[in-house]
Amino acid sequence: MSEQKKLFFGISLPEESRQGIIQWRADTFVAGTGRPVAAANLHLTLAFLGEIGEEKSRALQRLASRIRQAPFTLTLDDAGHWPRSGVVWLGPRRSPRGLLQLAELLRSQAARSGCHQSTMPFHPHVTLLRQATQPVSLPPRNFSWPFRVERFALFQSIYAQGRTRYSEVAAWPLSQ
Ligand code: 3AM
Repeated sequence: MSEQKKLFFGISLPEESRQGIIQWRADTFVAGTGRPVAAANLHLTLAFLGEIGEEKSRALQRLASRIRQAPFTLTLDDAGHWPRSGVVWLGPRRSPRGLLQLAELLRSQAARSGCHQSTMPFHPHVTLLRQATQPVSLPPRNFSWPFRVERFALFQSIYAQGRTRYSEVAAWPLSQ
């Protein structure tokens, strides 16, 4: 059997937005609120695939390469806390239709290939802090990071020496 890899489809954030966000996070949340996600790891998950082998990964990449969708603008202007999963997140107040379409398509292709998909509705978010299980005081919604999404990617989640990093396996442009 081929080696299994932990994979997900997602969108990475532009460097400029990442830097702005981590500075804002440091200024906004008191130390100890949770474990900050490294700047390089800030991303928006579109579809989680789990641990899968090379054959299934290639089949899903072929399907992804056939997606034809226009680029869209994503504005991160909302924040929230999910105490059960211990996640503090940033997300859009209004999700662009293109984002929902892309996630829906990737999630249904993943499900048809046997990658279990959560029955929870897709809630687009960028995880900022993990292990935040105590009540969190959320900031006023006076922030906004808009950026153009012109590509999406398949990422491998690699855990080594106590750290997780996400490495891009392949990426596709959004263009019609
Ligand atoms: O940081 P976010 O929330 O975007 O939580 C994991 C992370 O998402 C999620 O996949 C992303 C990359 O690891 N993830 C991990 N295990 C998962 C699972 N079993 C999962 N999502 C759904 N089901």
